[in-house]
Amino acid sequence: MKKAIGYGTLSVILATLLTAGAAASPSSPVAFGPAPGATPEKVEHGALHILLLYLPNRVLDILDVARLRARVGPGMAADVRVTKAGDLFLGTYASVYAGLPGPRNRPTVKLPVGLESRNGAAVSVVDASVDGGIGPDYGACEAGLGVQLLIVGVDAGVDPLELLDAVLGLLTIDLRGDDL
Ligand SMILES: [Ca+2]
Repeated sequence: MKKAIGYGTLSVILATLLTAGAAASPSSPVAFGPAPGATPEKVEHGALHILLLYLPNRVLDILDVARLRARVGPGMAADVRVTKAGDLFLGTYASVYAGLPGPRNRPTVKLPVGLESRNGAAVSVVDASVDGGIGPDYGACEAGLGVQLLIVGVDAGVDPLELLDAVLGLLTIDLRGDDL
């Protein structure tokens, strides 16, 4: 679904993400709620819900840690990032991907196949790229590399915040607010 977000709003969102990233510490878990765009209300789950979904949530949390998408589709693009603040992107591509999809950033399930598109340029928090609602959807603290070369591409990354979420998830602490 395409979201109409102006540059002003985008700047506020990115600034919020940066603030959350800078405040990364176990003592401030409230800084890491669901990503902007996620359902805002906090859902309190009962014990039965937590028990029944404990295993699926732990698996999903682990899968969130890494991204490894193979892409097929026309384009030329390159991206390198170390958190949102350290993002450099230039190019255009529209593709079908398969592989590890990367952080979910919200309580949902990301399929191992899907559509991915990104066009334009981004330098740190100044993101002038558009993705038509099917962008790579990086995690706020994700680090990685992506490239699209004519008809094939690859995108790999790892998010240390998701690793922390996966570990704390064993204690049913949902740092990222992405548990089902
Ligand atoms: Ca989680």
